[in-house]
Amino acid sequence: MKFMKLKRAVAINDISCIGKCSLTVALPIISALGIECAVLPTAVLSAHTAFDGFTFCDLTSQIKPVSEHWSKRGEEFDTIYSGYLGSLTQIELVADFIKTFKGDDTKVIIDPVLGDHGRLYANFTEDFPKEMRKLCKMADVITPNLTEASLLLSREYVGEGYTEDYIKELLCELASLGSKKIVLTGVSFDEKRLGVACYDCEKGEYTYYPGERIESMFHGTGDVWASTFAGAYTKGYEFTKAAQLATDFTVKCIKATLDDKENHWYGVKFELCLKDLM
Ligand code: PXL
Repeated sequence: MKFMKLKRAVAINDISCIGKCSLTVALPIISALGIECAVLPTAVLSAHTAFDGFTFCDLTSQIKPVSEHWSKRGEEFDTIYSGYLGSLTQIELVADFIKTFKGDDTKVIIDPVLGDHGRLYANFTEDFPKEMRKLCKMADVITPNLTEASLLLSREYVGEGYTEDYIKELLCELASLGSKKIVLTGVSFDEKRLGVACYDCEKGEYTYYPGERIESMFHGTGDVWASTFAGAYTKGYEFTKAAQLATDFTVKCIKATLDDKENHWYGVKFELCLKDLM
């Protein structure tokens, strides 16, 4: 009998129960792209960290037993995609997970979630970016924004007024961290465009994709972008094409939220756009 074998990704990320980021974004988006999405939750938060008074339940102790169960069963993944990690120990555990589950054809996508707008996220310590470099070394693709790039490279953050040569220099330095491909997100050379700069380290190929710039800020758009990229790349899209799809989809989700931006500051209405991915 003929059957359709689904590709399978595992998303390693937290569950922010309210707030539309991390796993509550990764699961629907990756599923909408026709990829089975297993999850390895790293923490449960009542809401993401931009909400006052959020609770945080660390799930570090669960990572190893879950991995061991999967390993015993011989479970396999086409893609390992990691995002927000809550501690230095979790970075170590994710590195072990990759060593255990990375097969010859497994794609490892590391979104080195560290910060935004030039600042490290609230509950990360100064030594966190250095540890994150170890995961970047194991990645096929890393997807930092400009803040994360500067934190990973211990460089001063430059958020605007930079040149394309500066972006290429950042990509070259990021390449030295050891991943095969890099997508630098949130890159802009003019007021109308905000896009992604891609570098294939093996081919030495640089491309820039200028997305549409929308003058509004919502939380979780980095996760919408990375989840769309992870789903599309798993599906077999070439890496710059997956980056373009993710950019256009994120813009669409932001546009779908603009009518209600005061109430919806915490995330984008990606639900209205999922049909476009199917
Ligand atoms: O979107 C990144 C992210 C993921 N998970 C949690 C966060 C954030 C960003 O602030 O707080 C818990």
